Amino acid sequence: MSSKALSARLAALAEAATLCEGRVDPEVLGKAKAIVERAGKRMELSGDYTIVALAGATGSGKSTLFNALTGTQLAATGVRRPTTSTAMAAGWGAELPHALLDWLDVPRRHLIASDSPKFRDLVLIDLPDHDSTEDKHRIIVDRFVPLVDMLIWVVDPQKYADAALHDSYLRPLAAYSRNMVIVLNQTDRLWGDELDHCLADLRRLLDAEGLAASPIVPLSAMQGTGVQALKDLLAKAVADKTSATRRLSTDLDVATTSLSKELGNLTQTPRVSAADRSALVAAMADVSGLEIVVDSAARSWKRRGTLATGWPFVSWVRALRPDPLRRLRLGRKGDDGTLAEIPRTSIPKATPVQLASVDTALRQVVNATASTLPRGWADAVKSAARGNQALLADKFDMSIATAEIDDDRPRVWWVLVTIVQWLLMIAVVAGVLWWFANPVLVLLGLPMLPSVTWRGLPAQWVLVGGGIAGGVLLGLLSSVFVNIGSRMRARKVRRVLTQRLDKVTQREILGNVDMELQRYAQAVEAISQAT
Ligand SMILES: Nc1nc2c(ncn2[C@@H]2O[C@H](COP(=O)(O)OP(=O)(O)OP(=O)(O)O)[C@@H](O)[C@H]2O)c(=O)[nH]1
Ligand SMILES: [Mg+2]
Repeated sequence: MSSKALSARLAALAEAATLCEGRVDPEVLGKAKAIVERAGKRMELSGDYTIVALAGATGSGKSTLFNALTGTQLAATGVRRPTTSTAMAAGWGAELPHALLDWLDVPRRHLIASDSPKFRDLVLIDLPDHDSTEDKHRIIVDRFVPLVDMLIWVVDPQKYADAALHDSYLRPLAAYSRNMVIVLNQTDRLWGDELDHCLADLRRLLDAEGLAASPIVPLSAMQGTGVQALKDLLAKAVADKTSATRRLSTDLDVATTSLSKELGNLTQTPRVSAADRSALVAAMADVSGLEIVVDSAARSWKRRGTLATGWPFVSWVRALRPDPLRRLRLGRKGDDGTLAEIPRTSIPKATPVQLASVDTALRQVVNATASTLPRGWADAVKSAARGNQALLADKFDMSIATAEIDDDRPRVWWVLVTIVQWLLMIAVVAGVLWWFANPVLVLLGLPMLPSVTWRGLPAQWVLVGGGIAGGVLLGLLSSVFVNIGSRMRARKVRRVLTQRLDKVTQREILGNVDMELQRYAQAVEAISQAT
């Protein structure tokens, strides 16, 4: 795998890890993030070097092998157990890769003078044991195991099947088998066909653990037999320069596999259905008292229409009753014509039944989407849906309070009818005055008004009768149209408020759910790119 492809995979894994934050097992996520960071650093430092570490039980001969490979006596070897307590590195060529060794945090480092290009760019590390009573030795080993490009496990004929090695290291590291070599050391202690038996047994063990790809190199570090085969193997690894990228690539495989398990195996990201969406908006409309507002708006319209067009004597009595919209504290305008400063309606509080229906609708949205998602993601969807629940009532109330549902403009026909009603009323008043004028004039000794008739009827009667009949009839006729207008008004207000509630529902609930689902889809996509 090219380092460019590796970088792309790393970036994808980093993105997936960020997206999975708080939604997956923290341990899995932590490992993925550690791999991203480690691999990024390793690539930044140098892909040319091959870092090889000698690991194994105490007394297996790691330090002796280190000396044999370096042609030095740098590493202390001995019969006292354990011998090595800190890591030591050897590098070949003109200068040591100090930045890399700093990152590895190797305290002791030596440059091996050599003209041969074979081991150039090789960093060989002698590690302490992993199985002595010294806990800090194992801690050092565990720190190096994820960092190095290749691990050489040094075992001896007595302890090659040790559970401490196989259970804690070899089997869990099976994915890295192509970056591991098993050295069977101290072969000089074996006689006859013991070596063959030993090798066959070790091979069988390793194969059973998924380490078929790890070669076994038998040798005697003390006597030097077989060491050349290991040197050749190392020289090839150094020349190929593939150990580092293969190791990082395996790291990525391991991380993406475990992270993708946290994402489940959905073929498609769930979505909130249109039906669930509108059911939720409907429940929200109900709980917010939308129909109460619609009804008040209709009645307010009817009141104003009737005031303008009804028979004035009756309308005036009606005018004493308050406007239903004002009673709900809706559509109030401040002195400057803007909506009242603190929008808060007086719509009655939602009943428990209404609240329960919102809860049901919300649960349906959550269930339909989250039930197929892995636990952590389902929880995230749930809290996205319910996160703003405490504020919802206020938000909906505000949304209704600030809606421009009050239409103050009088209709042209209302004005015309008002004028006619006034004229008719003036006729009635004039008729009445006329009626009472003559007796008053007689009393005062003044001449009576001339009597005027219309089709044989006295004009006073005609004025009063016609005025009343005309006003009442015009009022009744107008009320038919005012009623139609009021129904249209109701429809319009319902539409405006539903749109507003729809927006709030989208912004406060569904938008967040969609965002969470999108995040999930992005995480799935990033993981598939990292794989
Ligand atoms: N017979 C024989 N003895 C060996 C061989 N390799 C190492 N030894 C001996 O085994 C003992 C331990 O060797 P070391 O190289 O110190 O072992 P180590 O794995 O570094 O041990 P720690 O540093 O304690 O982890 C020494 O006495 C070595 O001389 C070998 O190939 N054959
Ligand atoms: Mg040692």
